[in-house]
Amino acid sequence: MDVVSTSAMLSQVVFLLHFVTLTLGQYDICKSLVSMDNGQTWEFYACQPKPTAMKEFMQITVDPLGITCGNPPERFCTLENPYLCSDECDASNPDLAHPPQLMQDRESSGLITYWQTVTWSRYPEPLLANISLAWNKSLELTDDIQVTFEYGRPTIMVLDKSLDKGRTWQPYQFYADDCMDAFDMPAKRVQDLSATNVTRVICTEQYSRWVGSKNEKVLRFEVMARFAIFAGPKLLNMDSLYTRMESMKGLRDFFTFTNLRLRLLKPALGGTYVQRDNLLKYFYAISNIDVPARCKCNLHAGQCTFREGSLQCDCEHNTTGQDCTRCERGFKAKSWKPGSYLPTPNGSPNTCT
Ligand SMILES: *[C@@H]1O[C@H](CO)[C@@H](O)[C@H](O)[C@H]1NC(C)=O
Ligand SMILES: *[C@@H]1O[C@H](CO)[C@@H](O)[C@H](O)[C@H]1NC(C)=O
Ligand SMILES: *[C@@H]1O[C@H](CO)[C@@H](O)[C@H](O)[C@H]1NC(C)=O
Ligand SMILES: *[C@@H]1O[C@H](CO)[C@@H](O)[C@H](O)[C@H]1NC(C)=O
Ligand SMILES: [Ca+2]
Repeated sequence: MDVVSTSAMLSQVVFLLHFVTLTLGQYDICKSLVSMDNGQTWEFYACQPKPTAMKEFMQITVDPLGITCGNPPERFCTLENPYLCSDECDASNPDLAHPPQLMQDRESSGLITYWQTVTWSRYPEPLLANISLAWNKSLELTDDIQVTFEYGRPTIMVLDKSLDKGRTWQPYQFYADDCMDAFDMPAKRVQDLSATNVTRVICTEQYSRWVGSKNEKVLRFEVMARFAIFAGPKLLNMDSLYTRMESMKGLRDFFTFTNLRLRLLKPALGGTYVQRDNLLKYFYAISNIDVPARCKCNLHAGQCTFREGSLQCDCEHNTTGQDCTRCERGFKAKSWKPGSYLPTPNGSPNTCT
């Protein structure tokens, strides 16, 4: 290679990398064809699938049996006007039914649709409900989880996660109007966290205080605010986040899950006390659960597709498996490594050999 063509080649590579990072975003492609003096050759990069609205792929289960309203048909009231009890839930009437799948529908007609539970008619026995969300695939959160409650957010709730398809669970975040009283934990906000304790499981009072059911419907698990601890308030320094993802033990796992579970422990009260003479205004209703995430492919896939009933990584770099955790046949099993975000901006593919 003479000097002129070497620099031509280099500038082409530089152009290409520039193009890759600016136009497609970081780690979006696994390989590209690069022109050399003696023809073209592949270059390989660390890559990961794009963030996706994972609510489209989640399997929802609610517990216990009979928690969904409408069987038998039931009347319910609203917290704002407890003497207005003209609404009815009837599982046998499609217009009045509130089944679990209404937590993940697209509401393309513009109409808000929601899952709703039975009312708290058995007070003082607690009104408990679990919502389990399964994907049968390792995913990594890319933005806040948002749960929309239509008749007030719960007074007490726990968000759990599983990393092993539901075999074991761990708390992810606690929510209560009084964290000390409910969980014997001090109330914290994500804003109280720093780089050293960002993976701490906290109890927050931010989403449980009564503010009127119309004003604030959304309960969050804050992902962006945690990313911002490393990447800055506008997430302009993503390299810093990706560098920490490599160096800080447990940081990537903190955002990883295969299942989520909402344990609803006490409904919205619309005030401090439970009014025993009007229990038909206490229940849970959820219209939407957003889970923005990407498939975890160990930086070996730029795509993830729904096949045979599950999401699967389209593995590159001569890796295979649902999460690209093995070398393909014919390659040394021992040579498997996850790809690396480092060095930024294109990372290392750590291809099987
Ligand atoms: C919710 O799940 C937890 C953990 O498995 C379990 O202990 C609890 O009994 C469940 N609650 C309901 C209402 O099914
Ligand atoms: C979960 O995914 C694995 C790996 O793709 C697959 O073998 C299994 O059948 C799936 N299980 C269910 C319940 O979909
Ligand atoms: C996290 O660390 C910061 C200081 O680094 C401290 O002020 C804060 O209280 C800690 N948060 C928790 C939840 O422990
Ligand atoms: C994977 O192996 C094939 C040969 O089977 C080779 O042509 C290809 O370049 C390899 N891919 C990577 C990313 O190393
Ligand atoms: Ca809905």
